[in-house]
Amino acid sequence: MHNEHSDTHFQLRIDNGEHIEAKDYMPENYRKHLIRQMSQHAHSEVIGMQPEGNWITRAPSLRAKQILLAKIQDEGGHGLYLYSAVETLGVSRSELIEQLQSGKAKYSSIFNYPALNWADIGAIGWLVDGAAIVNQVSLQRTSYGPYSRGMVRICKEESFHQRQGYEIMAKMMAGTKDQQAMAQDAMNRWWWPSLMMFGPHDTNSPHSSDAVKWKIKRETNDELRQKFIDKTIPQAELIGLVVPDKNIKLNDNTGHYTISKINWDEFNRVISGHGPCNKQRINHHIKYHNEGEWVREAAIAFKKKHTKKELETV
Ligand code: FAQ
Repeated sequence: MHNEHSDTHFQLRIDNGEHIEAKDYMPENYRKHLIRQMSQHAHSEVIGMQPEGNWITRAPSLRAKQILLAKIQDEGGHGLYLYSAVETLGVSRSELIEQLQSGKAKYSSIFNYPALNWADIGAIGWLVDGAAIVNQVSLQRTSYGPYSRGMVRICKEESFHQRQGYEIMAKMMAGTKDQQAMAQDAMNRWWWPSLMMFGPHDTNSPHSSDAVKWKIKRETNDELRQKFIDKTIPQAELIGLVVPDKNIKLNDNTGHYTISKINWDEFNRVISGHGPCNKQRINHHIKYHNEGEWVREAAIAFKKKHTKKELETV
């Protein structure tokens, strides 16, 4: 129900920095905006398990395998927190999965690139999780309570993920010439797609104005991207990696790095379904979702049985 008085009161609550909770009044467009963003975030966590999952069986040591397994399991957990948080907005899990599998809902562009070798696992942890943290630290202060609280927990785990990736890269850069070349090659392939994770420039971002007004976004796409760039370039230099951009320059006046133009044609191709792995990712999701049907059926049957028993003993 649209109600001008309620909308004014809602905006006042937002302006005062209050959290909006599931049963509170919210304008319909706020609810829709959250369902779109949060579900795409959840899908990203789950689809994001695929490029790394590919390397569990080929991790170079038992230690590396254990760490990678734990990290990927965390990502699955993040997806579950986020799906549960979206469900508080009145949409069912099966509806959300249907939107993902039919291509109606997006997931992060980054997961449509292949993980070709072990150095890519380092680059994903360092750059992809590194970009994810910058965005998610900011989202800890988002206006919707369940999303904000989910982010607090997710950020704790994400910072461990970033470190595991950086450790792999640092180890390879301290290794043989071949290992250094592998790490540099991974950096070259993952750098630009990581910058695209933050979304289009602010001037080209249709959802930003509402997102900022409603404090869903506390910082804009470009502000967050710049934070990531400023934080990551010194980390690359510290271990001897070269950022694949000849125009990188530190502006002494602002303290920020400037970079070359991002290839938005590539970004648009990837988010419209034509990246290197889009079809593979969705087909994989559909296959394993269907194969897992019996688990969901068993869980429902178990719940029904127990609910019946509980009712009988009352
Ligand atoms: N990929 O108007 P805006 C992770 C779409 S981290 C695909 O600027 P908005 C951790 C956008 O949806 C990754 N699509 O949109 C991990 C919209 O299309 P729509 C997930 C993108 O929402 C690590 C259109 O372009 N993190 O998973 C992308 O205000 C390792 C216009 O854009 C989050 O989702 C993109 N990169 O800003 C897991 C964070 N960028 O919906 C496993 C939460 C834009 O109208 C392994 N999300 N689009 O069809 C956000 O902060 C925002 O949604 C943005 C986009 C910043 C992603």
